Amino acid sequence: MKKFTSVEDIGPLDKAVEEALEIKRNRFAWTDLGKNKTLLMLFFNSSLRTRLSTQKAAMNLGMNVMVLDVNQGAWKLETERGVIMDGDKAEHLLEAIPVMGSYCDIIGVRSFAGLVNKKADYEELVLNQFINYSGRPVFSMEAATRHPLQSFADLITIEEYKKKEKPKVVLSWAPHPKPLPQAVANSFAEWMAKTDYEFVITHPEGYELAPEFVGNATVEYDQHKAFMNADFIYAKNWSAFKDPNYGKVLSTDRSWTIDRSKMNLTDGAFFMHCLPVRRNMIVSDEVIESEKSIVIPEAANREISAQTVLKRLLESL
Ligand code: AN0
Ligand code: CP
Repeated sequence: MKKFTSVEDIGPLDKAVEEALEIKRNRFAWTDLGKNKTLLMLFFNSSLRTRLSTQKAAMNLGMNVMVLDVNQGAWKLETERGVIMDGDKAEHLLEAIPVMGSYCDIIGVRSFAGLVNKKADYEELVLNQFINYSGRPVFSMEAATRHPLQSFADLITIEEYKKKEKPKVVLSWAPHPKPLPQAVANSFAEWMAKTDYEFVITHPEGYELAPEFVGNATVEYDQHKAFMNADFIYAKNWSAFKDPNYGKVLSTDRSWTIDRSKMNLTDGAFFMHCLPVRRNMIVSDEVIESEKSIVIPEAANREISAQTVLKRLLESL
């Protein structure tokens, strides 16, 4: 594997999950693979899980790890070409990228959608510059439109917990006070489309995701109806995708918050969320603390998805 930015890079999902579960059973079996290899993790945005789980995964493989928070201590970076750099940005990404590439063997990048320019976000301008100019294998630690390490961990988690061959999985929008990217939802939908699960997306009108990510999923505007007989509820907020409201919060309606009464409509569904989560906006205390909440094992599987991806990238160096 030469890069990892979407589900397309990972090949057949059954094989990927099988490999991930093998790694989970014996995560220190490949400590020589990463010897004298350096991972650079680059963050344009905050992170708890991605930062720690990916670093742990790299250490499990014997790699050296460097972490750079671009907004804390590094020069402010210009990302657009042609700009007269007389403002506060001291360095251009087009120099910074190959310089960083010269110090490492693999680069992980976190760069969220700006939520202002839809075209720039959906063309993945920042991530693609890393792919084009770093000279190194690049993987996404959440880019503008996708969060594939998260989706891979989500898939592993569903495979571990499912009680039916083809579970019903529901992606539910839930309210949040600030605009969030569509990346987690897009990516989850893209990975679910490659399984044989029954997959339903529910959200208020106006929150339709990009058609290429919705694919053949069922879209149900009635959240109660969507939850009927569900085996997994995957909660996430996202801001509007559709013009002219791209990147905007259209609703903070807490009647969409996931609470006990809604979970009671399901077939004893497990509750999932990528975290960080705002309690009593997205989900009630009661639901996230219930026996059916698998948010902690889901987060723990981020180490496994990252290790599987890093192992494959190392194997192709
Ligand atoms: C981010 C998002 O919604 O994309 C990261 C989630 C993993 N969430 C927040 O910024 C709260
Ligand atoms: N789920 C996830 O990616 O969390 P962080 O933003 O804390 O990395």
